[in-house]
Amino acid sequence: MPLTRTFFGLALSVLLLAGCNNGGGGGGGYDEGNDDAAEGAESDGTNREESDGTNLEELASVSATFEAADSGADALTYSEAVPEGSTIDVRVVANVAGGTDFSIRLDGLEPDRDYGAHVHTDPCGPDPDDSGPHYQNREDPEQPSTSPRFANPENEVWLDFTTDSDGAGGAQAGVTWQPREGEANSVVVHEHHTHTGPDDSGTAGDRLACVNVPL
Ligand SMILES: [Cu+2]
Repeated sequence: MPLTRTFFGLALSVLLLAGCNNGGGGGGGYDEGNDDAAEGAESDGTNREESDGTNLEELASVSATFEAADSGADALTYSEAVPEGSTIDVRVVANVAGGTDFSIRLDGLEPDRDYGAHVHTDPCGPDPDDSGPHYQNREDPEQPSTSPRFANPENEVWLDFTTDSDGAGGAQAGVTWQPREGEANSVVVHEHHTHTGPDDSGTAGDRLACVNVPL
């Protein structure tokens, strides 16, 4: 990660703070205009100036096509529900307020279907479990972590989404912290939306696919 974690643009921080407050649980609609403005930007290792004159630090911008689990590709699928050839775009941006905004966009999945998605600790591998547990800001001493005290969308990054009739879908989530460098490495797509019960919080069924997003 060549980027230095320094920040600019106080005005933007106010905007993003507002976004973070709505963020949480995936799909929490902060200003879509920011995403549109950012699309197509290259990750060139420098702080990038947004078209509105403010600055963000881009921690990751990944566009990948899902390939077979044993392919060694950056995006791997373990299930027909995320077909080979379907695609994912992931963008992670740090803001001056010390928070982080995540967005994902997928294409080519099953139409009108719920999927779960989270940031996980380890890189993707041929085994779905290779990506490790969910990244947590405050780490639960008890693993696997299924207590809502730790497994919640403020302490983890949840990016659940529902596809449209064309099999496209996406989500945004904002958290008030930044991931510890090197300790969050993937986004995993799950079988269904994320549970929030007292004993199953953070679970979302099988791991269907995984994309490397080193932070
Ligand atoms: Cu997960």
